[in-house]
Amino acid sequence: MVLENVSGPLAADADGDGLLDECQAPGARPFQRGDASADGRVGITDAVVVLRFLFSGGAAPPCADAADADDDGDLRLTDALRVLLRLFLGGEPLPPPGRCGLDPTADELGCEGFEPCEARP
Ligand SMILES: [Ca+2]
Ligand SMILES: [Ca+2]
Ligand SMILES: [Ca+2]
Repeated sequence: MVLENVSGPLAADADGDGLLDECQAPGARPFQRGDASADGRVGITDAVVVLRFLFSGGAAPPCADAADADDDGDLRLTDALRVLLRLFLGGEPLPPPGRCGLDPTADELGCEGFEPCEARP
């Protein structure tokens, strides 16, 4: 598969409704499931990012789809738990995409940016 390089400093608004197109296309950006911190790997920090966002006013994950570890279309405590279970207790693998793929299930969540995948050739 050839990925076009569509990322750039200026975001497009092709339909001119004042909302950036990339904000209106949930799942249109490749990401890795569970990697809420968008650093290219799934680790304990990803659970922490989600917990901080939910409970202590932390910054929103750069890619909500990636932070949605159980892919139920909502960011909740269960997403942090799912990552921790997988990491430490042999829990089920996270839903796809495992590495730089698109969200297979449409939902309300979007993905504003996921640097580890954008950097790939
Ligand atoms: Ca991470
Ligand atoms: Ca979820
Ligand atoms: Ca989804």
